[in-house]
Amino acid sequence: MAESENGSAAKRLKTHETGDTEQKHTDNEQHSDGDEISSDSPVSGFEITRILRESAREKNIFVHGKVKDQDAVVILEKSPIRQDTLPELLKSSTLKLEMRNDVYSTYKLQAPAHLNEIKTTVVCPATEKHIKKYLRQEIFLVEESGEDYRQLTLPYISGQSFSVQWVHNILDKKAEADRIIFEDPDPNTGFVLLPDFKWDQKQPEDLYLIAIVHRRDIKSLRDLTSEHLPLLKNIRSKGEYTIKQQYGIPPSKLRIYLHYQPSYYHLHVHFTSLDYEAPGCGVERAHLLSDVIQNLQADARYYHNRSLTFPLRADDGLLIRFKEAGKL
Ligand code: DD3
Repeated sequence: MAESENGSAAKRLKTHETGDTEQKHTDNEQHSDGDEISSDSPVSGFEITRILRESAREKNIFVHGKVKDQDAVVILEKSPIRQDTLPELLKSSTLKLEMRNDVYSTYKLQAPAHLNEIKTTVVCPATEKHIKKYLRQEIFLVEESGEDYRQLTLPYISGQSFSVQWVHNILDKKAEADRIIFEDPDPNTGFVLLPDFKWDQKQPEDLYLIAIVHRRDIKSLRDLTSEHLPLLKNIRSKGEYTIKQQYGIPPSKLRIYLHYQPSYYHLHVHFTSLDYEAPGCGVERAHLLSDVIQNLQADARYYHNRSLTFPLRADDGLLIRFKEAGKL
C-alpha cells in the first residue's frame, strides 16, 4: 500500500480482518452478498487518495481511494453501543485506567471483537458524483416552479446517468432479496419494503426502511397525480401494518415521507423512527406521505403545478442550471 495523507487510517483499513472466528455472531453479518472481510475484500487493497469528510462527533470517516486502479469510496462508522449487549460488554471487556481524580476516573475499555464492529460501506467503482457527494459543500435553497421543473430540472435529470440499477436489482430479486421485509407484487400499486442500508437493523429506535414501488415510470414527487393515490395509500397502510407487526412500532412513532429532490429517480418512500433524526428528514427536503396524499386528494395536479423548495449543493449541476437561467 502506498504511503498516503493518513498512514494510520491506511493501516487500520488494511488490518481490519475478522479476528474472532470462534465467537461468530451470524446476526451481525450485514454483507448481503454473504462476503466477509477477507484479504481479497475491496478494503484490503485500498489505497487512500484523500479524506472526503470526517466527523469525530458522528464517529465516521468518508475516504476516496483506489482499488486496483478503480475509484472507490469507503465509509467507516463506529456502531452505537447497544443496550442489549451492555451486560456482556461490561463483563467480557478489559479496562485500562487512564486517570483517577477525586470521584472521577476514566478508562479505555477494550471490547471483544464482536462488540466492536465498524460499519463499512464500499462504493466501487465510484463515479465522480459518488465522490463529490461526500465532500462538504455550501447548501443553497432553490424554489422550483412547475415550469422550472419542465424547463430546467427534467432536462437536467434526463441528461444525467443517475443509475437506478441497484433499485432494479432489488425489484428483480437480483440483490438483497433476503432483506425484503414485505412485498406487494401488484404491478400498479405494489412495492417492496426493506431496510435502507444506512440502518444496521440492530435497534428499532433508529429504524430506517424504504418502500420501493414496482412501477418504473414514476421518477419523483413531481410525477405524482391523483392517479397514484391507490399506490400511496397502499404503501402507507401496508407499510405501517408490517412495521407494527415486525418491530412493534406503531404508526404514531413513524415518520413516513418522500424526498424532493430524491437521491435516486425511482419513486420510493422513507419510513424512519420518530426517535431517530434521520438525515434528510428536515422541512427543506421531506414531504410527509400523509400530506402528499391529502394534497393530491384536494388537487389532482398539485405536484405538477406547485412550486417546490429544496436544497442543492454549491457544486450540483442543477444549481448551476438555475443560476444560468437567472433563477438564483
Ligand atoms: C446510495 C442512495 C443509494 C452511495 C450510497 C448509497 N438501501 C443504496 C444501493 C443499495 C441502497 C440503500 C448511492 C444503494 Cl452509500 C450511492 O443507496 C441500497 N440498498 N439506500 C439499500 N437497502
